[in-house]
Amino acid sequence: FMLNVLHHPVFEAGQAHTTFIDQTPELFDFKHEKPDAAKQLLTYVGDVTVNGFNGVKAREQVHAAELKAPKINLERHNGLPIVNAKDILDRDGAEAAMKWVSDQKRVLITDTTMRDAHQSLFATRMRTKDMLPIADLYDHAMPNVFSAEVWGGATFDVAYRFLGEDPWQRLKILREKMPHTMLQMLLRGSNAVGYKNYPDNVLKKFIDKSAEDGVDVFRIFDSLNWIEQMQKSIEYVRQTGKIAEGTMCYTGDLLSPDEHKYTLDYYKTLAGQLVDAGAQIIGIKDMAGLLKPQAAYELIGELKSNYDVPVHLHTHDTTGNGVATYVQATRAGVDVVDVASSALSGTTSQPSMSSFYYALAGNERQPELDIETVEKINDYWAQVKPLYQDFMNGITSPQTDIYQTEMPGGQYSNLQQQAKSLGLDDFDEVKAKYREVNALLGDIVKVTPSSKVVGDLAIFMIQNGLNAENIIERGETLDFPESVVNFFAGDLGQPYGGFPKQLQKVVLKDHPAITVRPGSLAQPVDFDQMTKELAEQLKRQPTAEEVISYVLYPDVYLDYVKRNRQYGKIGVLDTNTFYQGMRPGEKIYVNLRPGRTEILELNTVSDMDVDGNRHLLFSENGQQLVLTVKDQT
Ligand code: 3PY
Ligand code: ZN
Repeated sequence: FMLNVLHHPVFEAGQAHTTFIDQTPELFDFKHEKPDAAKQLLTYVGDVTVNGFNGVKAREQVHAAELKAPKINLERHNGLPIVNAKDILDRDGAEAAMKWVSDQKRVLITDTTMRDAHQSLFATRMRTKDMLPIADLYDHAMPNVFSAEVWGGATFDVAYRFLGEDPWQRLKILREKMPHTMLQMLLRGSNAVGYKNYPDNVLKKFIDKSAEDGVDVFRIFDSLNWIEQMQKSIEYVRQTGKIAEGTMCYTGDLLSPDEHKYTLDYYKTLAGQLVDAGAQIIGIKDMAGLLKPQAAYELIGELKSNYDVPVHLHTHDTTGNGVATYVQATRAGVDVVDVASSALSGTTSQPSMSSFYYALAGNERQPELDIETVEKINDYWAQVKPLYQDFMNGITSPQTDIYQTEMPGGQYSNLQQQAKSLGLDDFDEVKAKYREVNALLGDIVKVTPSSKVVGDLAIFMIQNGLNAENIIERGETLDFPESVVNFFAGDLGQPYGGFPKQLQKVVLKDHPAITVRPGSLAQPVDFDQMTKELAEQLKRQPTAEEVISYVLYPDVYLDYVKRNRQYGKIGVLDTNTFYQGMRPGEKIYVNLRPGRTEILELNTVSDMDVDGNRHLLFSENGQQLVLTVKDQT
């Protein structure tokens, strides 16, 4: 509870202690008070101050200055008749936009800073608040980008789970601030932005709404590269008039004479299937950074000489070879590559935009960038980066062992954490097991969610002393992790080359397996019923987006609603305060209403009382109030 404390002598003397409540009952008469926005916010701040943010260690705040948007000479581009992919898409449609892309002599770029970069560097924790000061400058500073990847992948559920944010709201705000840039999202095929298969009508509603709210390019992939799991998504995106990027995940090593599965021919065939399914651009998703420069040259060359659609390459710089790969891809005619602003590039993230720019100096395909403004935008991201230090994955140098383990950038640090929390401190052992499991599963594509299957099974095998030799015999009596059972049951689709039959039998036991597309068996979701259900929970009519979120992530969504009711507009808090709370003596400024700034100060934190509570004395615009928080540390 909270209440106003107006110059109470106990607090004026700075002695808030445990017997305070008993001695001062008059201060606790708050029946006439309605919760107001500032108090709700302080409830959040108080909770984080006392108990910390979900797994983050408390430390002194980094007193970063207010984030400053760079000064960019907007005149430079405002007056020029620049026509880019977004203008053409809006005016003449997707086909014309793709023709424009194919006609460009120079290589185009996609900026991933607001999606994959922070997903891969600091666990997807970037808040919308930190994107806003720069978003509208993108339009002006980089009018020639192909797109900005700002949505999808893990950003959807992480927004609800950890940031207390509505991802749809983020999309709509960015759309408004970036009207001249194509916005791109990552869609996990029939798994949408989740980790499991959804019925087709859910997929369709999700795609329709995403397109309506601002997504222009849908990068559609399947975690097993199974074309059947991507066809519906491609079809639904085409129906919206937006761009369907049919994507193949890159794995293995097509340069190796030992590579008999994921060969040049394999990718050529898959690309053909994607084009036949209606893909307007082919994406290559090199999620672990395995595509070596020469392999990129051969792969892109093969695709460009066989298909008319543009080719878009995505890699991670985990091995340190990202820019070299892009240079070779550019020489082979790639149309678009994914890069991130330097401050948020490198290692598990994308290669640096400016490094790539300079790497192509003297080449006629060097991207058309105003490098001075690109550097200014980078200065902004350099201010943002330290705010997320608590979530950094600790990888600071190239990891070339990835060429053997084939672990995606986004999984590396997650699995490290998962292993540590289970007492497995030797990550080299986990990586070796991961590789062994991949072979055991028949060498599968490893990306969300199939990568989780490999990671879970690796940990399970270490814990149970299993190896390739004894798993069949000893596995008979073991219950395998849920993700592994679901994989063998066909719930993620069919892996290329099929399942290893013996192991499948051991894992599934009596559990049935399917061989058809899971969506073809799934019952459609009754959206009217779900709307009714959610209306009861919310006590009002939900929006279409809210219903979709509820269908995709029922528990996560309702939990978000609950926290939102309790804490109110936590999106206005600066990121340090959001993740670290406040320390006595600290002061923050927040805008809860347009044109009005609240000054919030934490004066004192009491010792723990007999009930395990701490009393925090705040002041809000000079008015004091006390907040009681249960210490759960
Ligand atoms: C995601 O699915 O979130 C990914 O980024 C996979 O690489
Ligand atoms: Zn990626």
